[in-house]
Amino acid sequence: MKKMGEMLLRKPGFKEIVMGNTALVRAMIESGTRVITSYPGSPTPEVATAIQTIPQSKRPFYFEFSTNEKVATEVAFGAALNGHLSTVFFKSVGLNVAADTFVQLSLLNIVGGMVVVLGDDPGANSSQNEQDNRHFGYLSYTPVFEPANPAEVYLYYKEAAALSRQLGKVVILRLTTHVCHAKEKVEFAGWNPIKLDNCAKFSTVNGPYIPLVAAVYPMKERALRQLSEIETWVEDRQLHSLVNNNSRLGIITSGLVYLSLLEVLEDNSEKPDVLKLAMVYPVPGKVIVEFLKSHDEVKILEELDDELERSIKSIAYDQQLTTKIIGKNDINDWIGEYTPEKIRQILHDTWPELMPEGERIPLPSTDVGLRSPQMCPGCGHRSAFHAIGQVLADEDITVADIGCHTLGYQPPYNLGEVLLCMGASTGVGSGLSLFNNERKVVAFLGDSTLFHAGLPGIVNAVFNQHNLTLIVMENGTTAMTGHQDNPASGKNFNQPSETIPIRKLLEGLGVQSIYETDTYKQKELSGLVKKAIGEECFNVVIAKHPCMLLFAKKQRRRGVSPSHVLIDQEKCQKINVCLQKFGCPSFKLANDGTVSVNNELCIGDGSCIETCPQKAIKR
Ligand SMILES: Cc1ncc(C[n+]2csc(CCOP(=O)(O)OP(=O)(O)O)c2C)c(N)n1
Repeated sequence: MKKMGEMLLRKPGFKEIVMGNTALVRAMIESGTRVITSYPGSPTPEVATAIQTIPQSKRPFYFEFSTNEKVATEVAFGAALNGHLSTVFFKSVGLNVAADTFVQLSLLNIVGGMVVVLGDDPGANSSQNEQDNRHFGYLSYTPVFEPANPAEVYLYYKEAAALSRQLGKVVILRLTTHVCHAKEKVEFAGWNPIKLDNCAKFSTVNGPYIPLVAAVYPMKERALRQLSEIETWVEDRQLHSLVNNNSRLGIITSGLVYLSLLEVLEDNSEKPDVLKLAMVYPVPGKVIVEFLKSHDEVKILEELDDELERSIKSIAYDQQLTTKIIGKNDINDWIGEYTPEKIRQILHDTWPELMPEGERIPLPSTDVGLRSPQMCPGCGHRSAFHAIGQVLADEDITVADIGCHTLGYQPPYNLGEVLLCMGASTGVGSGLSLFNNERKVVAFLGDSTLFHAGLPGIVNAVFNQHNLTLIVMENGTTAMTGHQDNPASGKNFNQPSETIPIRKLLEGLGVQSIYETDTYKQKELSGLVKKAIGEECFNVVIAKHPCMLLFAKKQRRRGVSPSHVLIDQEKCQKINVCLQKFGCPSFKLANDGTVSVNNELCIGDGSCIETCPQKAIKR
């Protein structure tokens, strides 16, 4: 067993420097979590990486990557109805996919207990928005714990699990990117495996579990009543904390912002008192009122939206408190991560006499940096974009989806002019094809995304007879998030599993016209796409090639070092198709226009060979 796997299962207590995502796995083990599910997405995939270090036969729980976040939530919920403590984890926008399922959960008596772990992403480091999922707590009456560091990830998960089991209620553990990825020394308790039985304890006696008509009101009443019990529970456990500096000024905050705030205040001679909330929904009324009463002015310091601010102001209003409550006062306060620099600026704007002005932070820049994201050398998506670009006219409309192939929107390919979220490309493309007799519509979709949320758009295009071409970029893995298996991979997290053949699936859905080729066969792919866009119907081109990053990684593990292509300088006419149109980062351009190959990057895949009109690229 790998070292991390051994550590995660160690029976006596110990201290170790770990990532937030790793501390979470130990907390799940210590709490007796029996079923864990997920769909990959940053910042949480390393939770699964840590799980993978424990051999399947030794895992005291079942883990799966489900096909999307909604299904993952449903599997965890079903297991909890059988009495097993369960957990689902995914990235921020994953909750949008799971929402229809998720919002029902707090109405139901989840006897085994269930924790939903969310990886929110302030700063949109690896997401298409900065969505603040604390809203979902309010929306569904679900309590939200918010840890600041790996030690609190560990502690709060255990608290969330205990609370969830005690009340039979779903609980959210809201992590943010740097809390997931931060490393620190955490003190872990000892652990004793619980004896596992295989008894399904589901019983309608614990219900009702059919939230329909009249049954909904008592369910909602229970959910609302539980909120005050939860408030008291967190207070009794003394999870909220107070830094008392005997100041007339106070700050209320939570999560990682708290740590950044302490850093900012460190060198300041005058320090306001700080109330750090462990749970951000429901907010602890009693604790807040006491804090407001004992300060003249209180600043609410929260990243992203103004949820604490609105709750706290409404509490103060009801209590007729006269404390000056200062919330957000600039659009900039709603955008981006609350780094120490940003906090310094906000505090200066709030209390100029308290906080000297630091460097002004402008609104996050929308300029693309010098190093824009790149497809890897050998990437089949590059070959596909190069081939497809040859047959599309400038006025044709191309729709991107989420995955490595999103990068096709960048020069030199410029394929993908609109992007929404996972699985949306076919639906958006269908809309773009309406009242449109002139401009061809081409949508792109990855294989993991096809199974995740892509199928309904495809079914709709068949059902409503839309006129567009969908290119399925099949690389046999969920590449963008770190090569998690998907139904096209031939294995799941735990064992080999029958590949679901995309072509057959599409045939079964009634797609009449399907083409398929390897993306390295560029002429063939160009021809197929030309044919497809010439047809007046919904059709699909499956553009296949295994992910070459994964391939190269496996080769390296086997001790095979990569080969390289080389340029025949006598044949090369310096027209630079390889660089400017194919765009592989392995090619280098010298000042005199000579192209050479960077052997550090080239993996010798040869996908570029076909692109050179002079046949100057050789293996
Ligand atoms: C709702 C949601 N869940 C998860 C993610 C994280 N994510 C980004 S791309 C992607 C899948 C990419 O896999 P695939 O469609 O196979 O394309 P590839 O990257 O392999 O080209 C995932 C899971 C997301 N952006 N949105």
